[in-house]
Amino acid sequence: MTSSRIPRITIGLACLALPLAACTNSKPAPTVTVTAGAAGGSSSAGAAQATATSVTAPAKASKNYNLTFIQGVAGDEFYITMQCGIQAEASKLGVSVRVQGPQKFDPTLQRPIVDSVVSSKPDAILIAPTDVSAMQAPLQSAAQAGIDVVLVDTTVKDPSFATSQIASDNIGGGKAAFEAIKTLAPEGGKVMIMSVDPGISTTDARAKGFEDAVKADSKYQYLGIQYSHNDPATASNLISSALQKDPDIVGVFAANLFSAEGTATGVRQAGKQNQVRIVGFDAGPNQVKALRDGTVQALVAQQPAAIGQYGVDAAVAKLEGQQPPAKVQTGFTVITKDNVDGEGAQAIYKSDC
Ligand code: T6T
Repeated sequence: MTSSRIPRITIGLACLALPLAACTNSKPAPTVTVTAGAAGGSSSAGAAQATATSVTAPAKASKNYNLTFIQGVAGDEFYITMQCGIQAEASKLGVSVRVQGPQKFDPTLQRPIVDSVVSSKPDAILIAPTDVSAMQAPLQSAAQAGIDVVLVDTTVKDPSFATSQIASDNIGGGKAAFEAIKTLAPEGGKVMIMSVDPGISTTDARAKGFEDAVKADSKYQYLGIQYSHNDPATASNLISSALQKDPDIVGVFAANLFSAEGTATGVRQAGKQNQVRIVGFDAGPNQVKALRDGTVQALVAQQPAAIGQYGVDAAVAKLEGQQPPAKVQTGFTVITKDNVDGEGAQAIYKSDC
């Protein structure tokens, strides 16, 4: 059965290719469904060909397998929404799932969790590794111990041991974020990125997509990237200092939920919300609040529930002797003030299932 019951309402590149007025004026924003593979075409044609957009899993597992989902960090609405997709699919297929996550997005905290989960010998681990290098060896050992490892969201340097890697089109998302800033600040000017930490596959890819696009446009001056360590207060302080140094910044791409929350706070505290256009990745409830109050202009929402659903499908397919796709790419939805109560509403992340 092809798992396609989570609706894909990706607006993304197609919406942003239009003047943003098409996304933000009083008319309803056009909702364009872009298959995730098509979005991947923005990175490389070869990768897009090799990348699936869904996973075929058995209607029911032949036995009650034990799966463990290890989040990037506990309490993050992105991983909570992914957990909801995982639990729904696990219950549909008749398998069990346990969930654990570190208190911070930090490989020194995630690694001991992986080690202890491996010693409990689950059939499969679904994990968002917190660092491309530091999580390589523990996950490779898990696979060598006979555990089916599925990488959901983030990946590692050499993922060849993994059953599948399931993630958003992060490069395409970064590029789309720059397109949004271009539309919001068409006169050009200084722009920067607020990210998490170097070494995280997703946010590094988003930054690359944004950077490549901004460097190709001479109207914009790229001020570089700042790292908030996934802490909103740090992001807020960093943007305040950046605005003191460069009071004429016109746009910030905040590459994940917590960077975006903190960037919005810092810009609001500096009283610059009418000058600085913020485009944030993700769509947690606080981010949506900032969108509604006008501090943030656009959110690039991922499809965490679909990532989780496909993660379960891939794990179970492998355990049932099938060969799931090595790479699966999900799309994204751009939420603006104008579609947040319409098509964009279903892309907002959940705080609980
Ligand atoms: O943006 C998501 C996730 O994709 C990324 O890998 C880490 O940050 C989030 O969890 C949001 O906080």
